[in-house]
Parts: sequence; structure tokens; C-alpha cells
Amino acid sequence: LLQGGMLYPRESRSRERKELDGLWSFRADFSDNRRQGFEQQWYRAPLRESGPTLDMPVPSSFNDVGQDGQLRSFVGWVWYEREITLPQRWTEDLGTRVVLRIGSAHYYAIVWVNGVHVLEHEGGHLPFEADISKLVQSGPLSSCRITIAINNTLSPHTLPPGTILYKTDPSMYPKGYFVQNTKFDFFNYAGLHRSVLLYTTPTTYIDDITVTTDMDQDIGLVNYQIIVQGSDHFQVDVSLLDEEGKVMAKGAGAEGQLQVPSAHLWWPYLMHEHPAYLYSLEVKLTAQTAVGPVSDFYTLPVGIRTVAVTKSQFLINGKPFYFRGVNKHEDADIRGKGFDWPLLVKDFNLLRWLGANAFRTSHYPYSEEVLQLCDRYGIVVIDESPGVGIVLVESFSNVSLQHHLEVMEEMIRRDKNHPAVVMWSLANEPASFLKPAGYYFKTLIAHTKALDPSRPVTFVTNTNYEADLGAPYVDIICVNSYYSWYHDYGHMEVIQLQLATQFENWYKAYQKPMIQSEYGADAIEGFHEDPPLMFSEEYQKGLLQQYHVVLDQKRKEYVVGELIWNFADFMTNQSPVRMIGNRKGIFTRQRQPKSAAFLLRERYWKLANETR
Ligand code: BDP
Repeated sequence: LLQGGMLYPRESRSRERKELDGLWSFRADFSDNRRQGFEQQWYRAPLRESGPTLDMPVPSSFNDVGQDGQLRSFVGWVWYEREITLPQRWTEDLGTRVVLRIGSAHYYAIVWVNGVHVLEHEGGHLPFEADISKLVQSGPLSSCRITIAINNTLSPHTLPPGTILYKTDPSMYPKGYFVQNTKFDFFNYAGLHRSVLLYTTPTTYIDDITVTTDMDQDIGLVNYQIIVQGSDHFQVDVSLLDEEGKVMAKGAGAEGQLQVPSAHLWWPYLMHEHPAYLYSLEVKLTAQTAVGPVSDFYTLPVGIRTVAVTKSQFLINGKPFYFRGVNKHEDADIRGKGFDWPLLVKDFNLLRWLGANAFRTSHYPYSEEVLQLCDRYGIVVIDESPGVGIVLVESFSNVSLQHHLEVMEEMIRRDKNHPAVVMWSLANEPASFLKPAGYYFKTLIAHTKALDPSRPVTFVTNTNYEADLGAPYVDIICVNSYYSWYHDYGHMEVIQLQLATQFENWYKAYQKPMIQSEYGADAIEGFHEDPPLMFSEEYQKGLLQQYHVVLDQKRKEYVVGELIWNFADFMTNQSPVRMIGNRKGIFTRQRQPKSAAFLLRERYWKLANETR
């Protein structure tokens, strides 16, 4: 199991934070073996001393900000560096703990501070951090040089997996020629996608908080568990405040249960006149240490809600919940997968305009700020791991499974306290018919449930119901299908029959609630054809309408949700079936609506009014 917590870095009376967003120095290692940076130890001295550097914005993918096609498709190590000056109180007060936190570095990262190796991390979508107090408090330096080398190469054992293909025919390819192949449908953007920051805590500090909630009649139950590092002699006090700042319950000790009479529940968007009610759990730690008394403060937003699954329903606070939602990507022009506040707020405004109440983080964990907004707006989340494109037999091996187990640990550690997160999704469209898939998913699901017994677990399948070896272990069956797009293309008249058959087969086999976790069609904005032809706005609309006929029948039985593919157009690898990316968005990549967005908006508001 992982050591240590991963609380979101928040300021408090005892904690400071310093974002390192902005321009970093950057160099891609174009040497033949891509290892010149290590051979010449680029981390030893400022990067500009070992050769020319570029200005690179953080957070952002490095791929699309430049005019260099070679850099856009670069595979290998890139180097980032930033020098900063630290406040004196950080470097001179030995009671201060200074932590370097990297929100996301895709895919493998090695970090040095002032030339000293401090940590390595595998995986492009989850944060990692290192205590760098000793390094910044040891000398006369008040400056600090952070070097991060990042490798975007994917192998059969990474998540997502990929393969490097060497092309050796000397009559067709230059010496050493290789390409990165992937089995997933989005561009493998890379770089520092989320903020890099420094934050402080006292040396005795609140390391982790775990909250689960329940209801007893109208009494809200908040179970909490707090982990403290740095001292064995401490006291923990907690209070739970309502939205007006009134103390509703108090507790003492690192573990306990708070009771909130007439609790306001956390409800999804449009399911209640006051959705997304958030309490604040204020945690105060006091400890006696060698340097005197120390206090640490941390405040965690808490939503009181329950989640349960029956044979045919998904219940939130005991009420049937229907996922009216979308699949998204972290993707936009220029910045690629780089975090961007205006984009984030625009997306949430569009979701609420649509009347959507849910999305899936296809196909990897999104930034924490996204989940915080979901908590605040009542947008329900199916939180998905980067297990997309697991289709090779090697990717079901023990090495791969071990890494996937660790990713689930990191993901749950980061996201466990978000009321908006109601389900874990372990993978998207794995080859779950392959023999080792049964053991793989059985183990992965058991581990996920052991880490978090409070949420249902699923993975998203496109395998035939009779062949799927993982489906027996999930709580909800999530199925992707593309009738009249990848099969019987051009023939919308077959959708109703095929979709009804899909639902009926799965339900007969498993008697579990189902979600249509993807369906959709590409449409290029401004292309019109009536009668509808593929790639026109009319075809996209027509296809969705056919799906909706069947969804309307089956949602009265056991279908508990529908998630359109996709919220917005997004970048993919170049291929003859992709016209500058995947065009299945109901919004363009610039977030302008296609006709289908208006159709979906009408539908979602109608559904919302029915179930309110
Ligand atoms: C599904 C995948 C999704 C793709 C979509 C498509 O889950 O990632 O983008 O197909 O082809 O199979 O549009």
C-alpha cells in the first residue's frame, strides 16, 4: 500500500502555497538514444548552460504551442526547469516543512532540486510530491532550481499502454526510425499538464483525512479518520460547519463520527432546490514538539450523501438516480491537456446549460479542480482510471496488473473525499474476452473495493455479453456501442432493434443496472445533408434520436444512465478516419454547439423535470 496522504494543497493559518505556473526553460532531447540529458547531467547546472532552451508555459502540453512539427510528435525525454526564490521563513524556520507537488507530468517523471535527485513517478494523471525541506534549508541558498525530466513513451505495461514500433527496412525508413503506437483514440499529449507548486506545513502535520458519510433517518453521519505525521503526541479536534459557518458538530481524536441533526444532503444538480450542499470539516492538530507547541489546520469540504446499487437502480440518498451526461476529455486548442480555468468554467456552464447531471472522466483521472467544481455544482462523476486501450495480452500480465493496482491506490487516495464521485471505473474497452482478463478484473475490482468499500465499481465494456470475463465482478454494466456508425454505417434504421437486443442480452445475463456509457457519431460543424448523411449535423442528430427511443423504454426498467460520446471534439492521432481529431463532440473543440447539442439540451431538461 502507498505511504502518506495526498491532500489537496490548501492555504490555512498554518499552511502557505506558492504556484510555479508560468514560463519554464525547456529542451527536448533529440539525440539518437534520447539519453544525452542523462549522459551530460543536464540537472547539474542551469539548463541554459548545456545548450539552447525554449520558453515553455506550465501548465500546458508542449506539443501544440510551437511551430515545430518534430516537437509536436516528439517521443522521448523532455526537460523542464524553473528557478525560484523562497521566502526566508521557509528556508530558516526548521519547524517548516516545504513540499514540492507536481499535479501531473505525463508520463514518467524524474525530479531534481538544486541538482539532487528527489523523486520519480510513473503515470501521467495523478499528483506526486516530495518533502524538500532539507534541501532548501541546508545552505545559504534562498533560491531553488527545480528540474523535471519527463518521458512520454508508452509501453505494454504503462497505463494507458502503447508500443514502440521500430521500422527497420533500410529502403523505406532512415536508420533508427520508430513510431509510438497506441490503442486509444486521443492524442498522447505530454508535459506538465497541471500546476507545479510548493506548499508548507508544520513538521508535525495533518497528512491525510478520510471521510465517509451515511444517514440515519434525518441525522447525517460523518465518519472521519485523520492521519498525523511527525509526532506521536498530539491532539486532534474537528468541527463541522454548515454553509453559514455555524458549528453543527464537534469531535476530538483522530477517528470518530459526527452527527448532524436535520442534515442538508448533497444532491445532484436539478434533483433538489438546494443541490450540492457542502459542509466544512475543520481539522485542528496540536502537538508538543522539541521546538515547542505546533498547530496545523486543514479544512475539507464535505457532502453528506449515500450511494447504493440495486438489481435495477442506482440510488443517491435512497432515490433513483439517472445519469444524464457526457463523456469528456481534458483537451483544447494550443494547451492540449494543460489545465486552464477559463476552459473549465466554460465547460461547467455548458454542462449546466445542457441540463446534464453527470460525466465520466474518460479516459483518465481529471484535475482536482474539476472534481471540486463537481462537488460545488452537484455534477456526479464516474471517476475513470487511465486503463484505456488494454488490448494486448502483455497488458494483462502481472507487471501490468501490479501497476494498475497502484494507480487505483493513488487515485482513491486523491479522490476519495469528493461527494461528486459516486463510482470508480477501472478501464475503457479492455479486451475483456482474453483469457487473463477474468483474473485481472477480479483482482483489480476486489482491491478497489477493499480500498473504498463505499462506492460501486465498474469498467466500461464493448465486448460481447457472452464473452466478457470481467463483467461478473462489476456492480454496474457500462456498455459502449456505435450502431450505425462503426457497424451498419449509414443505416440508422437498424439502431432500435440492435440497441434493444444489446440491453436485453446483458440484463438477462447479469441482472445488474446498465449505463449506455458511450454512443455517438462524428459531425463536422456546418456540414448539412438532408436526408442525413454521415458526418453531417443531421446524421449525428438522427442517430442520437434513434438511441433515445430505446433508452426511453429501457430507463423505465434497468437502464440508469446515458453518456453521449463526446462532450466536445478532441485531438487524436492522425489517421484516415479522423479529420483533425475526433468529431463526435456535440460541441466543437472551441465549445460552440452543433445541432445535436440543442437536441440533447431539450432531452436532458425534459428528463430533469420528470424526475425532480
Ligand atoms: C470508443 C472509445 C473512445 C473513442 C470512440 C470513437 O471508447 O475513446 O473515441 O470509440 O471511436 O470505442 O469515437
